[in-house]
Amino acid sequence: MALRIGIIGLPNVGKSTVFNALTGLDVPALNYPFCTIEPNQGVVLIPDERLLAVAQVSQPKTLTGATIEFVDIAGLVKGASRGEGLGNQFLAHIREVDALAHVVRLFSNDDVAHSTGTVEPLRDVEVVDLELILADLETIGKRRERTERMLKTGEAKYREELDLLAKYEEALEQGNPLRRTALPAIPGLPLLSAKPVVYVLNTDEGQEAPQEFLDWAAAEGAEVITVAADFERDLARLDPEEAKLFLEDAGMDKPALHRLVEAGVRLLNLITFYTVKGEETRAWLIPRGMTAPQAAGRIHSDMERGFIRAEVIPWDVLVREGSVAACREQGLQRIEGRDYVVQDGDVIFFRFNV
Ligand SMILES: Nc1nc2c(ncn2[C@@H]2O[C@H](COP(=O)(O)OP(=O)(O)OP(=O)(O)O)[C@@H](O)[C@H]2O)c(=O)[nH]1
Ligand SMILES: [Mg+2]
Repeated sequence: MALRIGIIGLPNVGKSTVFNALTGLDVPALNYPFCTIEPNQGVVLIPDERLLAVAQVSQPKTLTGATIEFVDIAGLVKGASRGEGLGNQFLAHIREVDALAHVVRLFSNDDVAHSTGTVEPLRDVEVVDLELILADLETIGKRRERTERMLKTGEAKYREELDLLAKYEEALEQGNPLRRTALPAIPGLPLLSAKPVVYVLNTDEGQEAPQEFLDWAAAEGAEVITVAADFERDLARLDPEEAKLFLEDAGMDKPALHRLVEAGVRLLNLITFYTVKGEETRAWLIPRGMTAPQAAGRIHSDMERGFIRAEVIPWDVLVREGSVAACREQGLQRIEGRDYVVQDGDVIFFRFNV
């Protein structure tokens, strides 16, 4: 079960440039609309300072980070829900991702055509949202027909579903994406405007996010990240030494896109645990709320089936004490059973039978 974040936005706003910088892959990022047709998928290594600190203690031969998947989706235009541009194909790609990184143009390069003429971030976001809303209304209409037929079975749940669908419609018709409402989801009904979003403002170097935009995003509890995508892409092509100098020059401590990856992890409600096993130290991403045996199952199904116990040290305790042995001697390693809910930053030694 790979979790995926779709990069969406109007044409030519820098989606592929962001994607390239994220993945270090080279996909065509050319200066014309619709140069991205098939969604490009890439695996992105999650920058993780805690993993590096744990590795200082464990000194592994192999250090393995966790990854998250990003998908570079074609640009959306007004009318996409009616089949304009790449229309429905575009919407189908959005249906398949778990969360959205919505890229919005703020950079001013006159050589790059702007699909709506001028740089105006809030209007641009609304154009995209409207297409998501229209697509959802269509999905809901079809679902309602089905639910109405099922109503004849007399089961109460169909009446409840119809009521909920009516509430969805009411919100959408007022122009509100479902993520701005507190309405519960219907399992198996993929509604685009309900997907969690992080906004990526693609700026000129050093340019800040307009307050108006920040306020607007805050109203839906969404994070806003500013990146100069061109700069980040050039940065991603450098070797680490050069990149360091390049960053210092720009007065930055790390690539801005690290914050996008971190925001993605939060958006998907994921946590990280670590394993130190033989020559390998490794980070694992899991949904928040998983128990120890479930987490073990992410490593190997045998480990879930044969789970005996988990021996747990919080990463910062391990780093502070300097060794697993020191933690054990002082009783800082906890023994946890099958009901233990894994916490973000746990270093776990699984004991299991096969
Ligand atoms: N000045 C400047 N130009 C940028 C920036 N980001 C992207 N561009 C340029 O804008 C053009 C379009 O960028 P892409 O990344 O291809 O845009 P896209 O959103 O993927 O476009 P489509 O896939 O066609 O919808 C390219 O020429 C980029 O070099 C930026 O931060 N600053
Ligand atoms: Mg593109």
